[in-house]
Amino acid sequence: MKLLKHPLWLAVATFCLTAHAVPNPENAAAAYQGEASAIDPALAKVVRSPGAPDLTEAEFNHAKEIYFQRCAGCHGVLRKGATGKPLTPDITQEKGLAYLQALIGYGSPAGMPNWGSSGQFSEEEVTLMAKYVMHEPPTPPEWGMQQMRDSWKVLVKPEDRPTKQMNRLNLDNLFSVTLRDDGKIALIDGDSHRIVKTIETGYAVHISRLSASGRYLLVIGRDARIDMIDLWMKEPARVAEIKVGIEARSVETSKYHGYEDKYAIAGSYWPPQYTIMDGETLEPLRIESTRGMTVDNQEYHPEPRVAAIIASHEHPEFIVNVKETGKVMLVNYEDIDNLSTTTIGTAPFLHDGGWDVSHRYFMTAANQSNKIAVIDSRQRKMAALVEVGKIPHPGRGANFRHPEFGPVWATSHLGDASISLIGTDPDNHPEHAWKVVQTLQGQGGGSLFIKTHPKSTHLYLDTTFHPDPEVSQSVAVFDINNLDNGYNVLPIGKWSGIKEGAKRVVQPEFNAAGDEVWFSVWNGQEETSAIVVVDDKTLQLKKVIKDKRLITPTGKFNVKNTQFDIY
Ligand code: DHE
Repeated sequence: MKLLKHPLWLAVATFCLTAHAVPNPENAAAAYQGEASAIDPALAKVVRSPGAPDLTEAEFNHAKEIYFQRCAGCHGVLRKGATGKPLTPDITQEKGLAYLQALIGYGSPAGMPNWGSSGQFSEEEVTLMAKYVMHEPPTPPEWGMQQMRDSWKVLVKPEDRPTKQMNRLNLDNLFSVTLRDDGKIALIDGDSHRIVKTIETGYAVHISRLSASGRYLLVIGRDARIDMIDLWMKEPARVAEIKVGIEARSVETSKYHGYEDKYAIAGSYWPPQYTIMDGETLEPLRIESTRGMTVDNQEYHPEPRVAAIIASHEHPEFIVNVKETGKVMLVNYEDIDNLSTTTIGTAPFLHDGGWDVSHRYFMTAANQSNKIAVIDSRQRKMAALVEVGKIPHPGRGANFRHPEFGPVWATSHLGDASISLIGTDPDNHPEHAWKVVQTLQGQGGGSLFIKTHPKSTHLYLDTTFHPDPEVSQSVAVFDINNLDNGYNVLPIGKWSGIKEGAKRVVQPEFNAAGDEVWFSVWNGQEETSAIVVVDDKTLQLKKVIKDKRLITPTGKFNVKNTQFDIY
């Protein structure tokens, strides 16, 4: 089944852009985190369970499809619980059919959507799903070395690639832009604001990362397909491809001195594992499972998904966030046949994060615990666990020098309007280190990304999943030198000139010079979207990039800023 073109996927994609507009921050978070799974439901084997109401084959298949599209993102493939509550048969059978019907039909204040009363599920579908979750969860297949090797393609061998840059692009200022629902990325020239080309990638491509040299662009899709693009070719093109699992979100490359471009790593949501690959060909070399015990009550979790991965500059290591177990794994790639890993217990559920300005401390969000874990990548231990606002969601966060407290790293939140500024300089400002030194108030909850640049004195944040369109279609900007003065609102959606659609504004990203900031105006697949470029000095509109190829743009990754972890 080609999910991208599948009617349910289209329905879900539309749902993501419309029905997410719900007043409750819990609902905003649940709706955002509960997006369609990339897993083909047909692959997951049905198990009929004693004690559960029987279903026909056709009913099982229909329920499976709904579950993977609508429910798996929050409750997990194996229903062990994540953003949503666990739904294993021992729990659901005890609750009983009537309780489950009411919960699915009317939702809950804790964030469960009201699938029935909102009209998204028919009455029969509500009952079907209530019966379905009383059975054992159907398990998708594993994805090991054989499947990886079968999917692996070297399209241009390393020896056939150029030895120097063969095009005249200003690579530093090139942007890789996720065209989310089109299964492509766009390479956009940051100087001329023109699309250089679009490149076919995986299904619902998620992020782009650069190799240490800046030559290779690695793109991962929700379907766990990685495409490696050589930016030195006369016309940048894919040189290798692999599928590392069935569902994934993160990819990174080795950046430690002496190991530049040597290895790549990808983490999967399903199966729960990470894979180390050759940095030039993506040949899979080592696969490690992340299944194991949770950090809090030390229970076995069968499905701990791999969230953000970042390459250490202090040791030849990848830093791997394991979501549901709340563990950060420092995977040393010096000798991958005798792999050594340091495992640090933090808090559930680890999601995204980025470096402090020194590139020593990894600041990562434990979103279900409202905490930021600070990982000291030099000493390989947790430096602090900092209490922040509700459901932190920093992206990679924002580093700047606070006029009073010295270097700080900032996160915004999905669950409230706050912005937490954490002191990050234990050497010169020990009294502020790993403390929230100031809390700002932005436009509201539903924020996903916050950004600044060393050359900028502005701090920008989106509110993509805020229920009020005025807020989700605009961004707040603070003057770093006058934080107490509050924020200005930039009406990015309005500036785009687009009339129709949800026009959600998402992810500020700076150009290489740090004098422009780009925002995506994210509309439905059939609607017009755009990228709005703002002059960072004047905060005025500089350019609207519109092109019929710009379908559902979301993440934007400037080559230089991504390569050198500048944010
Ligand atoms: Fe993302 C980063 C997971 C939904 C846009 N997203 C990440 C990372 C993870 C993740 C683990 C960190 C990768 C890293 O640093 O190695 N995202 C998830 C989800 O599980 C979730 C909640 C639901 C899903 O099913 O995918 C999800 N993400 C979204 C969206 O709906 C967004 C807004 C639009 C889209 O393109 O899908 C979105 N995610 C992004 C972007 C980044 C990202 C732009 C990279 C930010 C950066 O600056 O590095």
